[in-house]
Amino acid sequence: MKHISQGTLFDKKETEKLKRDVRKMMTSSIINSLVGRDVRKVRQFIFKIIAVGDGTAGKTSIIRRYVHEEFDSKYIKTIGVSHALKRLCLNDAEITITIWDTGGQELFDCIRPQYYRGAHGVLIVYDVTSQESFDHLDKWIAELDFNCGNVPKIIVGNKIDLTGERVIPPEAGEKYARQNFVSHSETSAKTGENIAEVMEELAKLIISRSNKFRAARAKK
Ligand SMILES: Nc1nc2c(ncn2[C@@H]2O[C@H](COP(=O)(O)OP(=O)(O)O)[C@@H](O)[C@H]2O)c(=O)[nH]1
Ligand SMILES: [Mg+2]
Repeated sequence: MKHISQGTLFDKKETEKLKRDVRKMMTSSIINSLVGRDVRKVRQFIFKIIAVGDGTAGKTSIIRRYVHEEFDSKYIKTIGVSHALKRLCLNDAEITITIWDTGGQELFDCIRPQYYRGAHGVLIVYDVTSQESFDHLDKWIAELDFNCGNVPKIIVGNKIDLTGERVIPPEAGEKYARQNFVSHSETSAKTGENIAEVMEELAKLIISRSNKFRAARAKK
């Protein structure tokens, strides 16, 4: 019996072989996208990191602070997706981080799949002065689980410089993160507090995930 596949005629045996090859190819591309790309013998990695969270939580500001060491108190709504590159050296690893930034509203539209696709690590950002942004963490985690599976992630409580306006204490953030088996940190994009540390921690989580994959593959 003949099967029609993408305009080509295959018999059943050929169809099965094609399916097997595509599956193999897809598995390896998924593993590649999860573990980062090892470019040479020297441990070089390219990571795609994305930031999710409610609008105005501080995603763009965290990225700007980390990449350009600057802060702008004006809120400029992020339109579409933008990219930033940052190099990071960790022990014996050279890491190029590509950080993708987008406005929250686009995440629910047609851009969402491209934004999530192939992400190696995620910052889930809330604003410690906004109960609403904290309450929405469930939604963001569910989105991530659906689109990225069990990707390394850190929940980040931002704007800790606004001490008088804080409504989410550090313990609440930590408890929530523990219950969801995710790391938690607090930052201020305004002062720069903890920003580099958070990115480093995320990079370490990604590398440790990549090492586990490599060890598992070596065993096969
Ligand atoms: N005080 C303070 N303001 C911040 C901080 N991070 C962001 N903002 C301000 O919050 C607003 C929204 O920030 P933005 O990065 O655009 O949020 P995004 O929508 O999540 O990308 C802007 O006016 C920022 O200047 C912070 O750590 N401290
Ligand atoms: Mg933004």
